[in-house]
Amino acid sequence: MVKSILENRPALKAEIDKVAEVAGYLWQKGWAERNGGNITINITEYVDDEIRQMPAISPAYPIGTTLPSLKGCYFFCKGTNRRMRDLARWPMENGSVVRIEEDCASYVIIADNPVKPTSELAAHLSMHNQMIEHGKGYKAALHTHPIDLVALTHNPEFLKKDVLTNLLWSMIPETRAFCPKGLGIVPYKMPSSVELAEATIEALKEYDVVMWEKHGVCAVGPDIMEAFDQVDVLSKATQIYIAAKSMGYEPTGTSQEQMDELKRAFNL
Ligand code: 2HA
Ligand code: ZN
Repeated sequence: MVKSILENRPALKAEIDKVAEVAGYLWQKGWAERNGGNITINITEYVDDEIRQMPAISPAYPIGTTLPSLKGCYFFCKGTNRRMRDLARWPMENGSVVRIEEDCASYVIIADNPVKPTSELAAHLSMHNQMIEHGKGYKAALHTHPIDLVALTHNPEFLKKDVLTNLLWSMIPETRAFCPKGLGIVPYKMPSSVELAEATIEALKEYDVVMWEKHGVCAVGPDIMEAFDQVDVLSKATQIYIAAKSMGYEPTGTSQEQMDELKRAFNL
């Protein structure tokens, strides 16, 4: 039995516990079929000298892109092909800690087990690279497959800029308050591709949550709980829209005036 990197590191363990908690929510919500979705968090602030000395337990793997701000950074990543519901119960068996190499284009696994990171690693690490460059202090990236939000992207009308942002904001005031930047749209791209990673970071310059057309959402935040909260709030608004439509009418939505009032009150 290998000694876990979490042993005697309560602050690091607390972050991994949050990842496990969110992974459980994703499964319970039906957003994480089989190996669907992935989570990565930047744990560099918890890294001590002992961790820095840890040898690689894998070969160096290419990221697929070069990310200059990630030199020497450490991430906890869900494993590729691993189930979110398993990550919830056994995070260190279904994810691993990786260190970005000097070339900023490859990584090695250092703990606890040689679990290869998520297939969407290029997108995730590109998001982290941008979060560092923007200096927002954001440490978490989430990708998941919410049924309701993905269904919306099968209607071309909803793919136009900020149509969904305004529709979802108008369903319930909390959406405007807790997802103040709205929902960006990334047109369909091949899963796991560098093109998808590049389009994602472009959209995240303006939004904290973006939809991958006919695939899923990506959200970033200070920690994984807050990234999850934003998707949860958007999903709730979508559920209200669906409920109204299934009762046979078009929901009126809060007015622009009511939304503006909220914007002023919350300083959004
Ligand atoms: O990790 O969701 O987009 C499985 C996926 C790929
Ligand atoms: Zn996916």
